[in-house]
Amino acid sequence: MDIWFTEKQTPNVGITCKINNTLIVEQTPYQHLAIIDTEQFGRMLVLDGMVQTTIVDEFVYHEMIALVGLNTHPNPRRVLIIGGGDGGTLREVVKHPKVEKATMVEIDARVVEASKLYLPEISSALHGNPRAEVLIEDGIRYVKENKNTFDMIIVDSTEPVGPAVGLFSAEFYQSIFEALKDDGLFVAQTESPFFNADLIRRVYRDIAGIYPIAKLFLAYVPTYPSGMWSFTMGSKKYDPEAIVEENCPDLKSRYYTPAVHKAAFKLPQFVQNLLKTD
Ligand code: AG3
Repeated sequence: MDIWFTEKQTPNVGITCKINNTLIVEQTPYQHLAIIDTEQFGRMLVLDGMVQTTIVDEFVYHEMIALVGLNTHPNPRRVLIIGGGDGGTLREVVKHPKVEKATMVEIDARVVEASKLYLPEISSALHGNPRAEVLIEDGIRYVKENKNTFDMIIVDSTEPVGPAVGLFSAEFYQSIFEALKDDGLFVAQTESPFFNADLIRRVYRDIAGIYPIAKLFLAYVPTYPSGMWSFTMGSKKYDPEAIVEENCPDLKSRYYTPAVHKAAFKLPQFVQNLLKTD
């Protein structure tokens, strides 16, 4: 008998995958957690019924959330990741030769433990990398307590429901501003332009109200709602579109290239319209 998993991405549309095996299913203190082995996408991390990452397409999201910002900053020595318990973003961050220390602050220890056990390709940097520090803590509190510390901050959150609601607030973007050094920048995952237009509009307006440079960029993640995914950068000084391609280190990436970096900021008209502030 075939067994299928469905994420209802909206009340009217879903993604359905055939499952070979279920590796873990549990309720953590923060959310419902599952890791399942799908036929098409390999192992898949699901939180509160929503696909977070899969072996087959994780590289797109993790490279783009990390490498665009890292190559925009000329000297990204201290990097903070909020969330990202599967370790994929941390793995990309510690690839960058200029990063001296990367701190990941994840609220749910069970996501880290389950990813270490069942998602070894994604979680490699969680197994004691000398440049990586992993803390199980509330990211909102951590950001408030560490002012003027980081060159780059990455918000690798779940959807704006449950434990992640506060990670999409103007107040949080202001705390991030204060946790960054004078020339720091941050990148947050900001959902699908097709299904989350209102959220993107509000988040962009909030970030543009705080940071001198606010820019949205896109990548294509087959297992996420609509496939088209957005990230928003707030930067105090460096313009992500001004990178010099020749100066970017070769990061052995599979999606990211300096040309893709630049192209990711070229937005379809309907996405540009979401960012108009009038
Ligand atoms: N965080 C963003 C996933 C959002 C997906 N949404 C959904 N399936 N409805 C991914 C974390 C990966 N480190």
